[in-house]
Amino acid sequence: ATLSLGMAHAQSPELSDPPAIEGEVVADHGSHTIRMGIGLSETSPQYISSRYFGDILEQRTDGRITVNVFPNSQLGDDVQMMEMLQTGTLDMTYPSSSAATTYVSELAAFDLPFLLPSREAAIAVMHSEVAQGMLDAFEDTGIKALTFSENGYRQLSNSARPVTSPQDVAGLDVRGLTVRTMENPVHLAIWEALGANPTPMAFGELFSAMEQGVVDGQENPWSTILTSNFNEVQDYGTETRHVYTPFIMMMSERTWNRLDPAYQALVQEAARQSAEYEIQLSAEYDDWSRSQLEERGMQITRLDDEQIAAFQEAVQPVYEEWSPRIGEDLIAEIQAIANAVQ
Ligand code: KDG
Repeated sequence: ATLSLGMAHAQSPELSDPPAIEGEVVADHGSHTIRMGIGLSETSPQYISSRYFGDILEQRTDGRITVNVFPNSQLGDDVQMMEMLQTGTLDMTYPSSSAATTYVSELAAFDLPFLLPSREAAIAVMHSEVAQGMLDAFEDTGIKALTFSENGYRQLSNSARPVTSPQDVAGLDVRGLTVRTMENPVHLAIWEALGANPTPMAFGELFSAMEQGVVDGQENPWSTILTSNFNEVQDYGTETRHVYTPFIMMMSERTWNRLDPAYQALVQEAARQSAEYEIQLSAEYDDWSRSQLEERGMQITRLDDEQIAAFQEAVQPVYEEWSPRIGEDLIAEIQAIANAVQ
């Protein structure tokens, strides 16, 4: 159903209804209120699907488990909220995998530019044993990683000029673009290779940084650019698809250990179900968000194969520097899974 909030523009595309919640009510093992913090807004697929996660838990425990989702970095940014999970001061968060490489370094494979050629390939990787191994590797960090879902293909936006080539990023007779990146060394390397001035910054500070001209641009999926209203401070978009990043839904191990095993199993199941829904919503949002941004005045450049190849070539040094550190075998394994989908 289309959610119309009576605004000048539609708030969301035609969205699939959440799948019906099925399964028995789990026996009474006490009551829990779970607080989850996220960076994105109430209109994002991440928020909508997190509410669905809460609905599943609530229905299947007869209201004994409730989930409160706090959007817009109200409780902190990705890095801070993961630390809060470790100390047990927050129950759940849902960061980009890129923010979590300090816990599980293998996750940086996802940050390699142009690694995953299609959504289908990305989804196959997220569902693979390799990906499950990355979630399992959170053991001993104080964080229970529950599931991957889709953040999506990241696109460049900026307030300075249309970008069709790495030269436009670097600037010939003008300075290179100052681009906000996530706090992740591979992303820094990507934007350095493209000739930008990369500036790592928390997502929650990004809108005002762009508004005040502290940074010229940023990179995020179209859905995030739209649902965070970045178009209000960014005139230009380029469909670079330079990297596909997943989200990871995670819980404090302290919270996890307080749950009865029957509740733990339910939480894990609900996480997977809500991730499937999130991936579906994210796909529904993607193209729609791009056209909405255009309708709202953003000038969006689509790149042809040759133009994309120029970006791919410019970021080759990132592979030379990072492949050995991330692991050649791991990268080859991911590429094999991706290629099998093509
Ligand atoms: O809720 C997720 C956000 O906090 C963040 O991960 C979004 O991709 C993101 C970014 O650019 O920080």
